[in-house]
Amino acid sequence: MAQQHETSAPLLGYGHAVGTAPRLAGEDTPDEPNKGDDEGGNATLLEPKTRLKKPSMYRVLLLNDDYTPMEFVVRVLTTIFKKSQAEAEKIMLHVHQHGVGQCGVYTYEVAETKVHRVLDYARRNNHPLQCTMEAD
Ligand code: TYC
Repeated sequence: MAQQHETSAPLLGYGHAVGTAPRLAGEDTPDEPNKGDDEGGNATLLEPKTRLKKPSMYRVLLLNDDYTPMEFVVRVLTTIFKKSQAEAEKIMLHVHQHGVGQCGVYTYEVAETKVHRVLDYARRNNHPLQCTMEAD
């Protein structure tokens, strides 16, 4: 879970800033033609334009085991993953029958926190339930 991911750029709204392009007054941009043109030809330095990149997404997976009660797994899915009772039962049965199933897709930090919450909750209740994350 201590996977390397991008941390160098500040988070702005959504996504990571991946580059800036300082513009001079009067320069055209594709999306804002003539914005910032002072029409006097003075080379005023404008604020750099922040470019945002979609964040990498990670799916959180639940693994089957022979001991964790079905009811406990459903509670994990309704409380930690905010699933409806019906959706939680469906996911739990999928994991029970196929060995693994998806609880949701999140940004790195959110996925990591959910995995930790599941493992902590299971451990505190003496269940062997396992949960992991992988790049989407
Ligand atoms: N296989 C478990 C049982 O029969 C139920 C279970 C479902 C456990 C999903 C873990 O992720 C899981 N009690």
